[in-house]
Amino acid sequence: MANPLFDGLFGRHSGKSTVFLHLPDGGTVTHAKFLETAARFANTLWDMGVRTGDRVAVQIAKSPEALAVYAACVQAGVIFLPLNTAYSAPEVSYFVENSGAKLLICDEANVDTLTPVAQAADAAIETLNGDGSGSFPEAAANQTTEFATVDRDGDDLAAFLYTSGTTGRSKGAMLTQTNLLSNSEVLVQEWRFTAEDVLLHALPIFHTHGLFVATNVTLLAGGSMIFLPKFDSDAMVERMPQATAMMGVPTFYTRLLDHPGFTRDLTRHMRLFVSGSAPLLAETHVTFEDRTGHRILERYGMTETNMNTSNPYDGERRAGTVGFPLPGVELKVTDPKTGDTVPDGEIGVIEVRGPNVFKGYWQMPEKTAEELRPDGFFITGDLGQIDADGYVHIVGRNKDLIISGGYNIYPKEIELLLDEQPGVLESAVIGVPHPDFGETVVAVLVPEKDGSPDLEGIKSSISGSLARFKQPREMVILPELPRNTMGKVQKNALRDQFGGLFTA
Ligand code: MCA
Ligand code: AMP
Repeated sequence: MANPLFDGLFGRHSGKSTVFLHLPDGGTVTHAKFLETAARFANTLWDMGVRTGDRVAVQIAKSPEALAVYAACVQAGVIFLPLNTAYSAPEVSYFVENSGAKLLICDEANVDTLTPVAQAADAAIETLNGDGSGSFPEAAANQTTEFATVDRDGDDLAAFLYTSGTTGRSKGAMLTQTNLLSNSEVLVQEWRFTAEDVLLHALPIFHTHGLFVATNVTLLAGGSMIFLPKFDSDAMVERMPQATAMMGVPTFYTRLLDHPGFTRDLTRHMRLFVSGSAPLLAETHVTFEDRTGHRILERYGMTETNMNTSNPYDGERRAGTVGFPLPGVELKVTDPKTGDTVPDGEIGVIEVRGPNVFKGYWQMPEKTAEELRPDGFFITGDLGQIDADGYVHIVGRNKDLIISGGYNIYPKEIELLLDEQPGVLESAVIGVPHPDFGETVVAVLVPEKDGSPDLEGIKSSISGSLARFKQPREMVILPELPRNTMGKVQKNALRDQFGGLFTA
């Protein structure tokens, strides 16, 4: 027995004095040092009574120590549950309770708010701050730097990532060791990552892109990362000369193109730019190539599946497409009503199958059955088509979803809150084009008879329950919502009406 994910990503770097992380202050962390911290943390988890198969939820700033908590969990066979740092206390409360987490690790600044949350869920609470201080590392200080890696099978769970749903309730996607490891192995090959690579890493590490793609791929290749706490175009331009590759959401690329220091010279030595998590406009692709001479490599993935397709490293990287299915990933386009495969070139729902596809939603067998077919195909809800050359195009979504700056926002979750507000009869939340975030949130409110909703009051009321990035950037009032003959709200009509709010 062994622990394939730990051995693949971390274990083989044990004792190596090679640099793993380059920090903003010019400091570095070696693979060996990182693994010592991880082992200390694994011992600490064990001392705190956390055992293999338990869940540890973390809502912490990006730091080497935060990454070491991930490594510690993998080493101890504990299920890692990272949470967006923007989530409000009620949002965190749902995840901790739903997952049955044994421990919540948060920033000291939030400990007063989150202590009752942890208590209510019968979870312990510890702190870890962005500078590496906090009660958790303090407890780890006297631990040994050895931890006997817990045996795991490829099918054992490694992580939960919550993804919202069209019903408004978030679902915990259960990811196995094999899901994560197989996908990183394929990506290292496809994108030619080696120990010489230095990845400019500015993504958050609580989502698939920053953690299971960027970090896992670098670890598996034995490379290093310039580990920035968040995206900042000045810092990106400053650190790019030391990097060989970068991964980002489309907003990273549009913001870089707006930076006067982002020039052909600055990027001449770069080997690879990867984009994903949201559609990259063909216009951005072309402007980027004109400016730098590099073609961005666009790929397509999901929380439930990690990466599914990628444009080729060597062949033509085609703007407006997400490339070909990755080796080992089967992809088909089906009729949403019948589930039958549609002829090539026709639009349908993208379905995928492979070792990358998750195990199901935590304690939600009905939701799992709705999206994961008995034959193993996962229904992504993305609308796509395959062109004559085999490139996959994503042309829309068969799910009510907004992607803002790479974050997914499910309108239903916001509508449920808005509908409860005084003076509101009903609401519809839509995504409209936004020059920086790609899409942004607009709420359409219908007043109750003789009611007049207090928009400022509503904004402040929802701000306590919803992460900032989900809060509507604009609220508009209409006497009624457009509906079809079946009574279904016509969101397309609303998008037509309000689509120019941020771009006109
Ligand atoms: C921050 N704000 C946002 C967003 N981020 N609002 C909407 N959408 C966002 N994504 C809010 C802030 O709270 C702030 O509110 C205001 O917008 C402006 O903040 P700003 O400083 O401009 O934002 P930022 O801190 O620079 O962040 C923007 C960002 C960041 C760099 C684009 O959101 C980011 O790193 N996104 C990456 C997300 C990601 O990793 N997605 C991958 C998911 P106020 O002004 O009121 O204070 S994984 C995935 O999707 C799949 C698997 C895949 O294929 O990869
Ligand atoms: P999430 O569930 O947060 O992981 O988001 C996954 C969704 O992001 C997918 O279902 C797609 O709708 C979208 N997505 C990811 N990569 C791309 C891409 N390259 N182009 C268009 N949409 C993408």
